[in-house]
This record gives sequence, C-alpha cells and structure tokens, in this order.
Amino acid sequence: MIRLKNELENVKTVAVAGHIRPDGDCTGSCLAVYSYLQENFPEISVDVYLEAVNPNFLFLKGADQVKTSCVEDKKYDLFISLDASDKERLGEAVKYLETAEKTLCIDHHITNTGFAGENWIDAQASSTSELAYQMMEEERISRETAEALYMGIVHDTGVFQYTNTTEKTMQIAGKLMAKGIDFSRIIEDTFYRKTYVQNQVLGRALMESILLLDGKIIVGRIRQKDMDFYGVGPADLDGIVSQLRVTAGVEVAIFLYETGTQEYKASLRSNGIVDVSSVCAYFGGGGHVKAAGCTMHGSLYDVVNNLTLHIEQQLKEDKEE
Ligand SMILES: [Mn+2]
Repeated sequence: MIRLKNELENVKTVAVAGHIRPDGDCTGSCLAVYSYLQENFPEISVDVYLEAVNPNFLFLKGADQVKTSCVEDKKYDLFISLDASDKERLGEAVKYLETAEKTLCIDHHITNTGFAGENWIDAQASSTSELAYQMMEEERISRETAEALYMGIVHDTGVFQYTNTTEKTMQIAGKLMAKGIDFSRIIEDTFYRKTYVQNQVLGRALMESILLLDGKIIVGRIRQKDMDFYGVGPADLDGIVSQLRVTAGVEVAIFLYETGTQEYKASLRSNGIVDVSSVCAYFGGGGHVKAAGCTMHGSLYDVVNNLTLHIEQQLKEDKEE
C-alpha cells in the first residue's frame, strides 16, 4: 500500500500520468490525485498528463489543465503512474517516468508486472480510483476530488455491477457520497449518456454482429469507413463490447475496430469461464480476467480465427474439468 503523504519528502515537482486512450477510471484517478496534491500540498508543483480528456469528463476539476503533449523536457522529483498496465501504455509520458527521481505505479491490472521504483498493484481492487482513495487521507479529500474518484469507480465497476465490486468498494463509494457529490448526475452524464451517432454506431455493430461456436462467441466490428461515415473516433465505440456481452448464451464478446491496414484493436469481455486477459496477453495485450484488449494484425478472418482458437481451447479445458 502506498500513502501519498509518505512519498512527498523533498518532492517539489510531480508528474501524474495515465494510460493512452484514458477511460473513466484512468481520467478519474489522475485528476483526483492531481487536485488532491494541489489542494493539500500547494508548495508542490504538479502536472497531469493524459492523451485526451473525454468531453463528458470535462466537468471534473483540473480537466482543463491536463497536458496532452509531452514536448517539454522536464525532470520531475516524483512520477506517479495510474491505471497503466505497462510502461508502453503511458504513451509519450513514459519519458518523464524514465527521467524522474522517484517513480510510483498504482494499478489494478492483473498483467502489470510493476515497472516503477515503488509499485502498488492490487488486482482485487475494482479500480485504480479505489486505490487512489486509499492513498489519501479521508479528511483531506475535497468534494471535487471525490467526484473524480467516484466517477472512476463507477466506470470500472459498470456502476457497481461487475464482480470486481466488493464491500470495500461500496464503503469507499459511500464515503465519497458523503462529500456531497451529485452521484446521479455523474453516473447519468458520464456513463450512460450517448450521442446520437454513438448510438447509431452501436446499432450498426450489433446489427452486423455474428455468432460463433454455437453462440458462445459473439463478434462485432466497425470498419474505418464506417467510422468515417458516422464521423466517430475510437472513444465513441466504448460500451459496444459490453452490449455484445449481454447476449444470451454468449461466453465471450469480441469487438474489433480497424486502426490501420490489416490492423485491429480488439476488446474482449468474458462472462466468467474464459480468462480473456490471458488470451489478450498472448497477443501482446492485457487487462483483467473478464475484460481485456490487444492489437491484432492480419485480415479480419485471421484475427477472428486466432482469437477464437484461444477461446475455444479454454472452453474445452473447462468442459474437461
Ligand atoms: Mn482501471
């Protein structure tokens, strides 16, 4: 366990960074640590690096101060990595990790091997935001910091639904509610709200999805030309794989979107039997047992074939047990 107050001795400059394509938990934990340090340690200069901020998250304190470019050559006393499962996932900000005096890695991805000087990796934690909360002193958490932490927990637990939600998760969420946050609005505006085109793309992916292995695997995909047609980016595709997963009879949902010629970003979700983090790790990706991702090369046929082979293998082993 890492406590922020114990890490700040002789620290005058801090860089906080999350993973590329930051999600709710990544953005929430980074902005929470950022505002907590600013509010409680005004003598320390803090920068927060994120590739981009989802427009729905802009209400969070400090979201307008996020540095999206890493062109400046700065050497920090302390670098804090949040929710990044490996160094490469830090994107350009990795250069600050490499030059910093001291480095911390706080994460809950099972595939994280611990790339910093000090690592706190708890795969049982619902979210990095849940860990970030524990790094702080309860009485020093402001309403604004609480909003960011709560949003992070909400996103990684699917609004307290996924099995990573624990009694502790709910206790922490309760403490954050007590800070006076508008929790209903946070859930509605950042988790459920979709734009018209996001819903259209979701519909398109569902309509064109296919079932494999007697309906145990569902595959949905969006081509680059579809994304161009609807005018959407990768961030608009969040939630599609979750919707595929709830299809009755399905064990694993695969969602693919084209990122280049013969290149696909794959998101996998499991309903329990299959460990998709090991499937994705085999292809150089990672994540959690029930939610993982990787980048795949080859034709759509090859990509689907390669992924389903590994899934089929695990389903077979489960049957034999
Ligand atoms: Mn997370």
